[in-house]
Formats: sequence, structure tokens, C-alpha cells
Amino acid sequence: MKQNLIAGKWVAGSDVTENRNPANPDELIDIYARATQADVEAAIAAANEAFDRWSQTSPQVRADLLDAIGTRILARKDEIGRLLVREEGKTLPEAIGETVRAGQLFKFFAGEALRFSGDLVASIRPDVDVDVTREAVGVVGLITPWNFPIAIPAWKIAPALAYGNTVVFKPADLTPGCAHVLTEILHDCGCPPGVFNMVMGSGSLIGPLLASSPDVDAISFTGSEPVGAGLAETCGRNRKKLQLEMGGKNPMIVLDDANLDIAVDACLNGAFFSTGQRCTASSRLIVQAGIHDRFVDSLTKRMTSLRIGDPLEDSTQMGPVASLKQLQGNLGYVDLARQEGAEVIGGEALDRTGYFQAPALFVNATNDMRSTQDEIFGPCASVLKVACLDEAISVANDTVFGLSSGICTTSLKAARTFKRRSQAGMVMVNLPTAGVDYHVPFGGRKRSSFGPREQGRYAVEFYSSVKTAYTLAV
Ligand code: UN1
Repeated sequence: MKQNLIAGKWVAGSDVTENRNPANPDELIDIYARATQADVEAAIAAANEAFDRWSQTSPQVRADLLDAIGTRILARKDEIGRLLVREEGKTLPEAIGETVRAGQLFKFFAGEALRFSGDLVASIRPDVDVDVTREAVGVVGLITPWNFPIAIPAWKIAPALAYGNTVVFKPADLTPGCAHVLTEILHDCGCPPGVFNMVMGSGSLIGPLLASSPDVDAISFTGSEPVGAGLAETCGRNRKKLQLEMGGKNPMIVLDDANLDIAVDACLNGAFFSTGQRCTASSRLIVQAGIHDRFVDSLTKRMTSLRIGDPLEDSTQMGPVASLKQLQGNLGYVDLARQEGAEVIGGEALDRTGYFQAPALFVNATNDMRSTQDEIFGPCASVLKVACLDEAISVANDTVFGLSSGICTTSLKAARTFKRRSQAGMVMVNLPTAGVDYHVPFGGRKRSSFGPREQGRYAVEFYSSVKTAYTLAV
């Protein structure tokens, strides 16, 4: 059994989670300890105890630790990638790519630990200096989803530690495997006891404990909108710093002047790669009338010839849905889209072992359909026909979400207009809405996100607190 890490010790919980392969649910990957309330409280106490010392270490110590962690992740990318495939179901190249991204994130924040800096400002009073510095926030609770089981933990843990915070990490219940390997790597690289703690198990138990504890100073969460909304209420009541990354229903506009091959590639990747299980997935394809039919024909051909199967096999282009519950939810949306009057292409469950589903297009969809507005989090995309760029932009922005958006066009003017008018945190031109770089800010607007951005040097906003000090030289 794989155990939780609390105060530098491996600890068994009261119960276990079985981690199974979504491509073959008979295959048990391993069993993982489920933390109790007492375990979570012990982890929080350990993180508090470790904080003073860790926040005052030389940045070189933190940089060296993060760099060593990054090196080990990269050295084990194939093995971790295979585990990621077996627990989450994305294809092997996607999983290895994600693992590499995790390694790069640790290396990026190793450098950021050394660049943690402030400003020296002249006061308006004579002989007074004002220095503005940043300090660690304290104990941070990190709650991560199942769809990127190593990259998302990495992009929260690395900046948290780089700037001197201590961590209680709660990985997704569905995918504890990569989180556990990552925890072993941190431990083996010499992360001091209590600086990093990991508690696996029930989100509905551990999330509220972290959010309501007076000894946790900040929470960073990536996951669903309803869970994020609940955390916001608890953290608000407790005046706790909060960062949320939640859903998306990301629009991708295809204009008449687009390069058809580039547009189809971007939409195929954005909508269906990683089985559509990305909050950045391109799930509303907004297509101008003149190119609409050619685009739908070409995307349908590419989509229906995607090789779906065992994600460990080289030839596979799309793996299973991550869980039975997620598959049932997706199939419910395929039925709903049909009832709402869309023409459904594909989307059926495949008659084979594992949670496999054919990718789906909901053609002739309209923006008022629930299947067009709700985040499905599966391989399903709505196609909406529009007359012009203005209409495309207003349809694109007509959503409660605002994470990522895209446009395929050869017109610089149209791209520029869209970049300025899109109500999203990330805008892509001739690229899929998903698949982002690791060293630049990540995040959205409206109901997609709350609080400061993640990743890149912008991550410092969330993981540090500003101090303004006044000194009169006497
Ligand atoms: C990506 O598109 O490369 O949960 C990353 C998600 C996002 C990460 C997407 N937080 O899908």
C-alpha cells in the first residue's frame, strides 16, 4: 500500500483507494491510503511547524532542491509517463510530455527562487527609505484534479516551495499514482520534514478541512466549478487567500479566410486530444458560413479516423475516458445535444473493455443549448454556424466561462480584433485553445478562475505576500 507523507514520515490511513486503469478496469495499479481527519490535522500542524525555518532558508537551498526534483522527474519521464497513462488514460506521448512539463516547471521555479525580489523606493519624507519586499504566505493547501495528475501538482508545488511556503498537498482521488511518485521524489531529494506533506483520499473530507483550518493561510485549487464555489465560500468566511482554476467552454472561431488544414488540426487537437479532458479544450467551434460545410466534412473525416484504443500502444491517438462516472456524464450530454436539436456525429460508447467513447460533434448547435453551455469535460464539441466576425465574437463571449479562446484566420486584422475583444484569460491564433507553455501565466476570467494567475513569474502574486517597510536613517 502507498502511504501519505506527514511530517517526513509515511503514514497509513484508515482505509484505501483502489487505483484502476480506465482502459482496463480489471487492472489494479496499486492501493493508496486514505487520510483521516487526524492525518490532515497532523499534516497542517507539521507544515506550520516547518514554516519559520523553511521560509528563512537561503534561496540557494530552495533552488537546489527544486532543481534536483526537476532532474529526477525528467530522468524518470518514461516510467512516470507509463504510470500516468495507466491511471488517467491519456496517450503515452501526451503523458510523457506532461511529465516533462512537470520537470521543467520545477526547474523554472528553481530559478525563480533566486529572482524573488522587491523594490527600494524613496519616501516622500526626508531621510526615509521605503523597501517593498515579498515574503512567503505561510502554509498553503494545494488541491489538484485528475486530468493532469503530475503537471498541475508541479505547477502549484514548485512555486509554493520556491518562495518559502510549506505545503499540504491533496491530489485527486482518481489518480493518486503520479502524486505519490512525485511525493517520493520530493522526499528522496531531501525536502525537510513537514515542508511538504501529502494527504490522499476524499475531496469532500480533506478540502473543507484545509479551507476552514485557521492554520492554513492559502488554498490553490484546480477542479470543477461547484467545488471551487464551495471553497470560495469557506475561504471567504475564514479570510483565506484563494486561487481557483475551474471550468471552461472554450470557443474556437474559424473564419472563411482560415487555412482549412490548420483550422482542422487545431480543432481536432483542441477538442479531442487527451480525450477532451482539459479545462482548456476547444468545445465550441464557431464557424463562418462560407467555410462551414468544408470544415465540418474535413473535421468529421479526421475525427472518425482517430485511432482509439489502449493508450500505451504507439498507434493510439485517443485513449479512454478517465472513469465510468465521467463516461456516463458524457453520454448523457450526447443524448441531450440530440434532444436539443443538434445533429450528432459519433459520441457512442465503444463496445470493448474500458471506458471508451467515440469523439462527438454536435453540428448545427446554437449557443442557447445546454449542451453548448455546460462544460462536458469529454471528447464532445459543438459546431455553431455564424455569418461574420462580429457575430462570432459575440457568440464566443456568450458563456459564463472565460479561460481560453481561439481564432483561425489569415487576417491579421481579424486576429487582432479578436485578441482584444475576447473575454478570456488566454487567446490563441491559429493554435488549439489547449496545450499551453509552462513559463507564462495561465488562467482565465469570469467563472473559470478566481485570484491571481498561475505559472510563470506571475505565480509570485499568489504564493507571496507584500511587505512595505519604512526606515529613517539616524
Ligand atoms: C493545457 O491545456 O495545456 O485542467 C493545460 C486543465 C488545465 C490545464 C490545461 N488546468 O485542463
